[in-house]
Amino acid sequence: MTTVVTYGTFDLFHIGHVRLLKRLHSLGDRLVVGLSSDEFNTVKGKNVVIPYEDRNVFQENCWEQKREDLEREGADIFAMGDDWIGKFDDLQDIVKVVYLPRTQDVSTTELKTVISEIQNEKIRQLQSLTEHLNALMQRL
Ligand code: C2G
Repeated sequence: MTTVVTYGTFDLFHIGHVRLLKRLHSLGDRLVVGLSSDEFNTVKGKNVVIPYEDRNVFQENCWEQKREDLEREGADIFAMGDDWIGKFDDLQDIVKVVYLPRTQDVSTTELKTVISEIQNEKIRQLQSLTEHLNALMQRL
């Protein structure tokens, strides 16, 4: 049985994450995900929308735990998106390290931007409606 291990925040789960996990799953028989804890996301500079306790995976709490995790999980392959290319080559003595092409044009950051723009547009529409209602009230 081939065990594949990966890590990430996977916040606002999107098609880029789905595609990566599907490709990771095709690399072996068992896929284990080290999900960044809320505390480690703070270290990584990420403000998550969906907190850790709503997921069921092992915790990633620091940059340095990978070697121990990979040995505990009996990992054969450690795989990440290629925005991390070269960053984990030091683990090649215990696992096969694989970097898979990132899915372009989608990211949690971009999703947050789109959501924020929608919220701002809704606020602008509510302000305009309020102004119109106030103007109507003045005429009564
Ligand atoms: N990813 C992808 N395509 C995207 C977005 C993300 O393939 N459009 C991949 C990333 O390359 C990563 C995984 O999905 O392998 C998770 O991405 P993030 O949630 O952004 O995780 P990251 O901040 O890269 O955390 O110690 C490793 C870190 O915890 C990795």
